[in-house]
Amino acid sequence: MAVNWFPGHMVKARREIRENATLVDIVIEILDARAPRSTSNPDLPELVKKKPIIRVLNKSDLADPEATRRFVEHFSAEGLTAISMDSLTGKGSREVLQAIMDTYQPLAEALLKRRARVRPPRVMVVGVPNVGKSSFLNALVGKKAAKTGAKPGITRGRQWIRVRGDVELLDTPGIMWPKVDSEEQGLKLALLAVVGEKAYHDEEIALYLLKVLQARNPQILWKRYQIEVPGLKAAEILQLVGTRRGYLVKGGTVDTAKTARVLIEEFRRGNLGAITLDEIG
Ligand SMILES: Nc1nc2c(ncn2[C@@H]2O[C@H](COP(=O)(O)OP(=O)(O)OP(=O)(O)O)[C@@H](O)[C@H]2O)c(=O)[nH]1
Ligand SMILES: [Mg+2]
Repeated sequence: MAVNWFPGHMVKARREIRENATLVDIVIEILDARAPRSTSNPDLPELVKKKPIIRVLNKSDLADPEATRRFVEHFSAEGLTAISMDSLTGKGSREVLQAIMDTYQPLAEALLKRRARVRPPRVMVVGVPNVGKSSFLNALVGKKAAKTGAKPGITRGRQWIRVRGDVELLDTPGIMWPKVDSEEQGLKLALLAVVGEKAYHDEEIALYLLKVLQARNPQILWKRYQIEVPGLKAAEILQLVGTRRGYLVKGGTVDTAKTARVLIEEFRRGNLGAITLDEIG
C-alpha cells in the first residue's frame, strides 16, 4: 500500500525519524537495488544528524547483478557503506551484521576510552514505501530473535529486537517519503510501486518500461514476446505485446490498459528478468 505524501504525513515521518535517530548508533537505509539512487532520500544524512548510515540494496534478486555490483563499488568509493541483500532468502544478512559491527567499532572504542559500559549497537531501519523494510527486519532477525521489551528510560516504550545477541534493532521501521526530482524518477518509483497508483497512469508507466527495455535490454522483449524492437515506438511495442497475448477488446483492437497492467506486474515480479532502472553517475 503506497502512502499519499500529504505535507502533514511528511512532517510526521520526518519527526519520527529524527526522534528515533537520537536513540540509535546506526541508521540502515533500505534501497531498491533496481533503483538505488531514485529510492534514496538525500535528506536522510541531515535528518539523522551525525549517525552513520549503512545502505542496503534490497531486492537484489530482481536487479541486474552486474549493475548492483557496480553500485556497491561506486558507493564504497564515495566512502559509503553499501551492501546488496535479498530479504526473501536472507542472502546478504551476514554482510549487513558485519557492517553493523564494523561501523560500531570506533563508537565502542570511544565508550571504552571514557570507561563507559559498551552495550550492543542500536540500529534503526528506514526507507521509502515498499522497498522491503519489514522483510529486511524479518530476514535479519530470523527465528532466534527475542523482543527485549520496552527499555526503561526510553520515551514512548519503543520496542527493541535482539539480533543474535549483539545487535538491537528498533522494531518498527521508519517510512520515508520518496523524493521525486524529475518526471523520469517519478516513473521509476511508480514502476517499483513506491509511489501510489494514482500518481501515474498504467499506460505511462508501461511505456516508460518499454523505452528502458528497448534501450538497454532489447533481448528481453525478443525472448518473451518475439518482438524485434529496433525502430519501433514504445506505443507500437505495447500494441504488439497486447496482440501477442491476445488482450483484445471488441472490434479486435488491443486492450492497452490491460496490456500495460500485465507488463508492469511482470516487471515487478521479476518475470521480465533482472533489470536495473537507475544508472551510475
Ligand atoms: N524479490 C524480492 N522481494 C522482496 C524483497 N524484500 C521484500 N520484497 C517484497 O516486497 C514487498 C514489500 O515488502 P515489505 O517488507 O512489506 O516492504 P516495506 O518497506 O516494509 O513496505 P511498507 O511497510 O509498505 O512501507 C513484499 O511483497 C515483499 O515480499 C527481496 O529482497 N526480494
Ligand atoms: Mg513495512
